Amino acid sequence: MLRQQALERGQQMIVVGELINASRKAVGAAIEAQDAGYILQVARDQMEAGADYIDVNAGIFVDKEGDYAEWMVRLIQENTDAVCSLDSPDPEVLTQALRVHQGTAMINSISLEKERYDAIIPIVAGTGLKVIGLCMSDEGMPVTKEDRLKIADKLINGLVKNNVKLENIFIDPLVQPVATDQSYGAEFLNAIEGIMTGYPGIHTICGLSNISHGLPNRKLLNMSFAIMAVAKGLDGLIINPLDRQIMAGLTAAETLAGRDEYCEKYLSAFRAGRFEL
Ligand code: THG
Repeated sequence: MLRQQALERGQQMIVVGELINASRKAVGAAIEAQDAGYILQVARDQMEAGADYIDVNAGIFVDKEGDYAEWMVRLIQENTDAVCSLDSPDPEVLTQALRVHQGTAMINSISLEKERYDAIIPIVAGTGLKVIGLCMSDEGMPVTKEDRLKIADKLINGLVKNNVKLENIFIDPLVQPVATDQSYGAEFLNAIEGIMTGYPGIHTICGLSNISHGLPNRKLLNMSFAIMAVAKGLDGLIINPLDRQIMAGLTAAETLAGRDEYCEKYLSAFRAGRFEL
């Protein structure tokens, strides 16, 4: 049985485990060496830690990206009950990985960049696939909340028009480094709020590492930012689920944000020893 953990637990926060990313040195080396044992262990560890999707990114391998992504999806699904987040901007890579993927994959991601949009819409149209809509356009990176909402609105309307259900759409407003401009954190957070209140039933998701780029003690900034985003309604994260501190912080944040009836998730995490850091 494939596991779609968040749904089974009635849990809101959807965790995409980010560790199988070829830009990480050990993972890139293991992919190149076709070290199935290593890749499988990283997948298993993330599932054990509570990941709902295992992100699969072979992006550094230009010519072999599709073959490596296919190999990892097969490997992971033949040996675990995981479903994958297929992390590539390349429609051919996504198609190749999807051909072997069992169950409901997450497409990571479509954007409003015309070439990418036009190629990825037919992949997701009329399917039950989950799809991340990245707030990027041919005009470049969004800066303000308004930039993000404009792109998000076009992505959402385009996807819905192509028979993708709102509940299968995850908007990623695109995290930018707060060290570059002090407004970047707040603009992102307000975009989360605008999207979650403007399109009831939709999801929002993001990676964290860009927020702290160029600053020391990045884990502190990443975790603080994630918790603030949960307060604004964020319900998906692409993170390292083996990081017990951030996982504990997220559970606390959901409880405090009113997303944990009778504090059930908080209490069961405590009882399971997940707050012993
Ligand atoms: N949004 C969406 N998809 C994404 C991202 C996003 N996919 C890729 C990325 N961002 C999220 N995935 C990772 C995977 C690994 C690491 C960070 C993000 C990582 N980084 C180390 C660090 O930041 O210190 C450095 C690498 C290393 O450990 O070697 O591990 O935002 N939709």
